[in-house]
Formats: sequence, structure tokens, C-alpha cells
Amino acid sequence: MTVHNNEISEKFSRFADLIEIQGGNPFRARAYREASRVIGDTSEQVDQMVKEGRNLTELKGIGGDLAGKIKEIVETGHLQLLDEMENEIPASLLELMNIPDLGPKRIAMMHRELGIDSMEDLKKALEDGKISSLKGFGKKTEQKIFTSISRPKKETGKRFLYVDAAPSALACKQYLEKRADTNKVDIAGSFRRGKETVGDLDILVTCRNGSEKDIMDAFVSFDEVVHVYEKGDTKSSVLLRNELQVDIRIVSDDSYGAAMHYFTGSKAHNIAVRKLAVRKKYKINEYGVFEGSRQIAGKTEKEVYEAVGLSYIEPELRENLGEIEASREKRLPRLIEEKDIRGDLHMHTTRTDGRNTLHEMAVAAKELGYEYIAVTEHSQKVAMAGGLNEKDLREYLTYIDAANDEIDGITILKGIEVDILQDGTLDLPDSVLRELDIVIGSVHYHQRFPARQQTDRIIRAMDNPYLQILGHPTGRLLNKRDAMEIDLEKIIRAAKEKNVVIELNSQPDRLDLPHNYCKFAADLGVKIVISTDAHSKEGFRFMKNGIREARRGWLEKEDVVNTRSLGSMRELVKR
Ligand code: DGT
Ligand code: CA
Ligand code: CA
Ligand code: ZN
Repeated sequence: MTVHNNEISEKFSRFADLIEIQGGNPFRARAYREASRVIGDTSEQVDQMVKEGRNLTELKGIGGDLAGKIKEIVETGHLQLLDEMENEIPASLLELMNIPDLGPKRIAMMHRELGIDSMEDLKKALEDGKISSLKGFGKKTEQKIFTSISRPKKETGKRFLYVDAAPSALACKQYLEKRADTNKVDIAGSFRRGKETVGDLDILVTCRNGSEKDIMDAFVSFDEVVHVYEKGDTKSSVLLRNELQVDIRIVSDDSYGAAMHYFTGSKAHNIAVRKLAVRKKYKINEYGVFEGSRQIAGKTEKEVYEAVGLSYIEPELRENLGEIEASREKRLPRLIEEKDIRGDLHMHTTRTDGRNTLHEMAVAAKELGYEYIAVTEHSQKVAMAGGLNEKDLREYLTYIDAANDEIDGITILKGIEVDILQDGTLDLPDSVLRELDIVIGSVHYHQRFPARQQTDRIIRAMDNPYLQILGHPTGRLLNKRDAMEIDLEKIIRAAKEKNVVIELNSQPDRLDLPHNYCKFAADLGVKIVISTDAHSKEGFRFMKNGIREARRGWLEKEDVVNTRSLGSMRELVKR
């Protein structure tokens, strides 16, 4: 397990904050803050130092006690004292840390002098003008705090990874579902379309008996809600603790399908559907499909589609990328499902940067019902992750043989994720690649070449007859790093010609191959492998993300090699 310096640094800085909020020893807080800075700045990889047993007090400002704490973080991923303190201090008080003009010292003072424990308390104290009476605050600061907490945060434009929004979506849904006065509760919007990132959640609810107002009252007082932008009887908009915005609407049962359709979007899809309705002289909106003033559809989505001459379209396809035409012409794809998957061909174990052993991974995959996996460690170039050279790899292959003998009911294939070097050659000699079952080639370094050079580099790598799968083809990291500048269509056409399979990497911040290129590839007849790139057995669960992206990319079971039995999958990835 790699623990980055900034993770250690952040833990120490957080710890210093909490000491200050609790009004603890200021020297202790300062020592942690200083340590946080030192570790953030050092060019040494601190976790490496720990692993090599080096003396951490070599680092300026790090004494024996801090060295012990660093060791604890590197070895366990946690700082127990910090975890304890996080639990001790009320969450509502910690939340005040998100307000721009409030640092831990100020929060401590407000808490001590005015008993402020939450956003509510703070608002009240501001209204009563009590904040400016505190030492070191003043009228100006009071005003600044007031504006920053009254300003809605929704303009920040921050998008959440699907997986980061999912727990909130589930929590809101369950909270509403368990009420006796709600009937249907569903999440619409980009979340339902399975988009890689979501801007906000859109929840639709129908009322069973009782009043809409009660449901709204209950929702805005949900524990996770920290700010209410707007509250009405049938529509409200709130901000959750994690800064995710939620729009909620209560609709009638008769309009439920129309509302689900409208609020699922996408906007482009809605506009295209509306055009069809207009052609038939119908009106369509979130309440239903109307002929004059008579509602002719709206209870279910299927009804809505049928009213305009279409068959039901799966949410993942609703981007106006051809699904309307395909629906009309009855040639919608039969989208792949998670249960179609029979194995996983990209994963790492403790031999490089994974957290579970080969044995643990194989057993976990078998429990998922998989028929085969391929272990694909990094190659030597990826030194940070402990990548394997030829000798290491050969040794590891015998280890895989032994594991295969030991574990029944699943086949462990010998693989590698070999680095594509800057000139397009591969990081390991053909003599060893030849002995493997699965060779993934991936770019990890030099991602900023100009488009021509980068495209040529990747196509050159695919010229190597042992490369079977092109790994995470664009290199994008959602919200973090843009895709490489490449001519991806050219690369996919080259894959077609050379019979290379393209990976759809299921890591929630990768989802790489992006959906529109999945469709492009499948239309050309290029095969896709949906892989998790799991770094632990828990990582297998990311398959869901890949499936979602594949569905957005119109993929069917037949387009994806790891829906096949072992024999026919191997036939497909063979060059
Ligand atoms: P997001 O939240 O940015 O990830 O994306 P969406 O698609 O969830 O967008 P959002 O939350 O603004 O609106 C939810 C759905 O409501 C959207 O997908 C389609 C529908 N919608 C919103 N505004 C309009 C509009 O002006 N016209 C039409 N036809 N539909 C709209
Ligand atoms: Ca939305
Ligand atoms: Ca919305
Ligand atoms: Zn990789």
C-alpha cells in the first residue's frame, strides 16, 4: 500500500485543527502543523522511508513522537487519535470549518464564548450581532461570515463522481421511502442515466396519503441537509453536508411517468422527444402527453414513449446520440448487464501495489461467481508501484502456477500490465510476453505529448503482436486530469486492423474508454474488455461502474470479451 506524503500531511493538519477547535495545547497544535508542512514539502517519499526502516527524525521538525505517528499512518492508513477526536467533536461544529472566514481558532472562541455548536447557532448569533463583540472579530468579519453562509454554493459548478453521489442518493431515497406517506421514490437526472459525474440529484416522489407539505418538511429537516435554497409544497432544493445539491419534486401518480421522463433527461433527449410530439400535434411536459387539454399518456414512461411512436428507451441511452431513431426503427441494443460478466482481466496484488494477495483475490473472484481472472501486475517502468522486471515476472508466473494448483473452481491467467514506453516499445521483452495469457499495454508516463506523437506511440505499441489489450486508452482521471491528446478514432481503427481488444477500465474516476468511443468501437466490430483494475478484493465491485459506462456506450453482451467462457474469451483476445 502506498501512502502519499500529502495524505500524512493532511492528517496532521486536520489533527492540528481539531486540537485548536477543542482549545487544546497550542504548542502541540503548532508542532503538528509544522510537521504537516515539512512532510508536504519534503522530496523524500516518507512511506518508503518507513518501509526501509529509516529514522524519520532525519526530517527537520520531526521528533520521536511524530515519527511514531507517521509510522502508524503508513502502516494502518489511520491515525487513531485523530479518528477518536473526529468522533468526540460534534459534526455540526466541524462543519463550520467549511466557512471561508472561520479557522479553528475562531471556531474555538465562538464555541467557548457563545456556546456555538452548529450552523444554526452561528446564524442566530450573527442575527443578534454577537459575533462582532468577540475579540478579534469586528463588524467586517461578521459581515463576511454572514455573506459566505447565506450565499448558495450551487454556483460552484463542482461535479461529483457517480460513486461519490451514490451514497447520498441512497440515503435520501431510504429516508423518504420509509415514511408512511410516500409511495414511489426515485432518483432521476444524470444519476439515473448513469453519467460518470453528476451535478446534482433530482428526486421524484409520489404521495401515498396525507399531505405533500409534510413530506417536504421532513425532507428539509433530513440530517444530511445543511442548507435550504428553496422550499415549496411540491418542489424544494437543498444542499447536503457533502456539498451535493438535491432537487426534490412531489408529483401525482398520473404524471409520474411523464415526470420521470422529463427529469431524467437529458435535455437534448427531451427536446428531440418533444419534436416528435409536436409533429403529432401533441403537447408534452412533465405532467403528461396531451392532445388539446386531454391527457393521453403520463402514468408510466413506456406510455409516454409509445404516445410519440417510440418503444421504451433505457435511461443510459438518453443523450440524443441516435437512440430516438434506433427506437423508432426497432433497433435499440440489448444492453449488457452485470450478470453477463464471467471474469476480470485487469487487477493488481500485493506483489506490486495491490492490497490483497493473489490467493485472496482469486478466492474473492470465485465467490463472485467468476470463471477466470487475469493477474496483471505493473512492469518495471512503474517503479513507484514496484513494477516487475523479467526475472521477477518469471518468478511470479511459477507462483501463479502454484495458486492454480491450490485453488479449484477458477482459472488464474498469467497477465501483465506492461508499460508503453515513450517510443511505443513495450517495457518487457517479447521473450517473456510470449509466455503470458493476457498482455495489457498501458501508457502511464509522458501523457502530455502532442496528439500526433501520442497517437503514433500508441499505434506503434499495438504493432507488437503480444499486446492483446490496450489499457485505459485516454488516461483521463475525472475531475483530476484530462484525457491525453490523441486521435482516438484512429487508434480504434488501428485496433480493428490489428485485432487488439480495447479496455473499458471501471475505476470510478477513469471509466476509460468513454461511452461515445465504446459505441464507435462496437460499431466497427472492435471488441471491448470491461475490467476493474482492482487493487484489492473490494475493488471487484467497480465492475458496476464499467457496466454503466458500457451501457451508455450501447454495448451488448456480444461486444464484450469477458462475457464469454474461458475458451472463447481466449480465442477473442488472441492476436
Ligand atoms: P447534472 O445535474 O448537471 O448532472 O445533469 P442533469 O441531466 O441531471 O440536469 P439537471 O439536474 O439540470 O436537470 C434534470 C433534468 O431535467 C434534465 O436532465 C432534463 C430536465 N431539464 C432540465 N432543464 C430542462 C429544460 O430546459 N428543458 C428540458 N426539456 N428539460 C430540462
Ligand atoms: Ca441533476
Ligand atoms: Ca437538478
Ligand atoms: Zn494502469
